[in-house]
Parts: sequence; C-alpha cells; structure tokens
Amino acid sequence: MNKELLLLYFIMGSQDTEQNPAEVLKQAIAGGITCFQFREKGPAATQALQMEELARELLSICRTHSIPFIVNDDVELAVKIGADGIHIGQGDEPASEVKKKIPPHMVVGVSAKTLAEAERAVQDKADYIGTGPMYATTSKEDADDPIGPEGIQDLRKFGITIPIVGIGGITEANAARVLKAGADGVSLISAISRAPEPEKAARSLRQLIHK
Ligand code: TZP
Ligand code: MG
Repeated sequence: MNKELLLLYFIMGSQDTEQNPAEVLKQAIAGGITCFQFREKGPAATQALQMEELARELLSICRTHSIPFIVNDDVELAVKIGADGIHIGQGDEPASEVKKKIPPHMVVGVSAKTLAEAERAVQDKADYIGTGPMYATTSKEDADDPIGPEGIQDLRKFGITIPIVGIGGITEANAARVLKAGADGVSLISAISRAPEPEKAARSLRQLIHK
C-alpha cells in the first residue's frame, strides 16, 4: 500500500456518530480523508445482516471516490464484500494466518504498541502498523493507557521502517506532533465522526498535515 494513502485515515462505525454514517463518510471524503476503515463495534453497533449492508454502502461510496476501504477485524466480511484491506489487533489471528485467507492484493494492517508486537507484524509482512493510543480516547471501550507520540519515536528508533499510523485522541491540536514523531499518517474517529461539520473537520486536519 502506498503510504501516502495513510495520511488522513478515518475510522467509523455506526456507533461513532449521531448522524447518518454514509453522509458523514461523504463529507469526510469531500474534506480530504485519504483512507477509510469500517469499524462496527460495541453495544451500539449494528447486527450481522445490517452490518454487511452498511459495509457495502460505505464501500461503494469509497469506490466512487477511489478511497481505500479497510475492514476492522472481520476477515470473512472483508473477503465477502471485496474490501481493499483488513485491520487486525493483538487479540485477533496473526497477520501471517490472515494472509492465507485473503486475496494477495488485500492490505493487512496490525495494531502494535510494543516493539515486540511491531517486529512480529513486520515478520508477518503487515502492510502498516497502527500504534496507540497516542492520547486518551473515549471511542474505544477497552483502550490502554496513552503512550504518546514517543511510542512511535521508539518504534522508529529501534528499526521499524514500515508505514505507521498513530491512533487515539488525535485532533487538530496534536496531529502534527504524531507525524513529527515518525508516523506516516494519523488515524482517527471522533475528531471527524462527531464533529458538527465532518467535512470542515476533515479539511482542517488535511490542511494541517498536508505533505
Ligand atoms: N484504537 C486505539 S485508540 C482507538 C482505537 C480504535 C480509538 C480512536 O478513536 P478517537 O475518537 O480518534 O480517539
Ligand atoms: Mg481487533
């Protein structure tokens, strides 16, 4: 995956907005996001059938605008709908196993926080790593304590060269710091999904981190 596509990586599920997710996604794209992850999680998330329907709707919006569409966790769903990638965490199957179940062109992203986790992801040929939480977040129920941009700096210092995105509590106020620490992009939920005007929020972020 071209790492430029990770620059402004928007993540959302129906639990992350009071608005219509399709509308929020369209606005986020108009504002300049470069990648999208469908992450349907938690008690407010939709159930299986509805989830596939929503995934297909959001995928089709992404396709129209040539924005990569990544599915969180659900390998089966990602393959079924023909997503561009899958993002997995440490609690999921390792990337090396996931790779056996997906077409070769499909991107695999892995959440990795420690050096050992990142090294394993590299060994498993992950396409990128998501590291965090950078800052405190309310969008993930079981989020660990924040590690700050220093967490990315450390991974770089110890030789992790594959693309990294920072995640967790990223806003206009701190996005530049995350990039400066060595990230190729910022991934975020609420700064766009819960903004009164998602398009405006995405545009400001994009201008701020313009490369
Ligand atoms: N993984 C680590 S923090 C987080 C995820 C999915 C939530 C990020 O959401 P927000 O609203 O950008 O803090
Ligand atoms: Mg997961």
